Amino acid sequence: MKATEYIWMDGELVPWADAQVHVLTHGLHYGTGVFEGIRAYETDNGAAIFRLTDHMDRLVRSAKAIGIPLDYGVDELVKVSKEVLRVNGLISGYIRPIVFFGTGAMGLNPAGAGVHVAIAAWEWGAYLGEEGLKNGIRVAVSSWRRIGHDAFMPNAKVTGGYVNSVLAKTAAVRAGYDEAILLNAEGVVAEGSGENLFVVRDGIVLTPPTSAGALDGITQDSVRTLLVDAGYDVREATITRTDLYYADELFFTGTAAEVTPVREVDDRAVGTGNPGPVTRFAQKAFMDTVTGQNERHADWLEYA
Ligand code: PPE
Repeated sequence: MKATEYIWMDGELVPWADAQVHVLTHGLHYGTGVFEGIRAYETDNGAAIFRLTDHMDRLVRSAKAIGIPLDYGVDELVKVSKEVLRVNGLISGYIRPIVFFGTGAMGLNPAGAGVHVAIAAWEWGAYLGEEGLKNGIRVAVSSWRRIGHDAFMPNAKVTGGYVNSVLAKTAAVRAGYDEAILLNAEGVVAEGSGENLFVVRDGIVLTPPTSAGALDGITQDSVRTLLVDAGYDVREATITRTDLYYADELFFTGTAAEVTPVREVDDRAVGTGNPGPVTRFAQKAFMDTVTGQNERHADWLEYA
């Protein structure tokens, strides 16, 4: 990754290399942190951060879910994120806020461990490769199941929970695929390792609900809205592994992944093997919106 100049940490901008933590940080030992991923795009009116307030709302919700007291409110976090982009001279990029328990307490009870908040930003290109964005990626259903509501919170962006995603992602890459799809404990589709999933069949667009183990993705919500605006029938639904094989089109959505077509699942071509019309429409509508070319959702853009 390409370093930028400053990272905001606990109330001040510090040089990138100085944004360090102690090895006895609670969040490092037990995964007691929450984070976000946000993208900023270049527009005619400067850098626009996509749904920044919605991302910070989710950060605050995630912190609440695992009981991290947060001294900063959404408005302050929004303000700081814009500042981090500006001081680093970024006109587009990826913003990573993180909140975690620090030092002062060992053992599972974090009482006494301070809370740290940091916001970094850097340039980040196509998450699943330029080629993948253009022609689609190859995915495999993982042997790892998505963490469930019975033992964890798939719908909170908790650092510790991402070990589940890392296991699925690395196994998929080792086996020669680009990305993994995770089923939940009931054997139905939850999402990708770091993306939500959409399935198109017979003109109907389906996506798994949070109850299936998906994150309530902000890109998922945006793409769903853009498709509905255009008259598509979009539904939250239970999706089985067979539904993946019978799909006319499959695509992932995520802040990092944007709208990435899936051209193969478990070595079976998806539809024709090329990104289909709904996928292409979703990709274009999303990119137009984030770059300020969709008046209808101008309120999703927050200028740095
Ligand atoms: N599911 C998961 C598990 C997930 O991590 C993400 C975002 C999504 C769905 C899509 O959510 P949204 O960004 O609100 O549309 N994954 C972030 C982290 C990626 C990473 O490798 O780190 C991201 O896309 O920023």
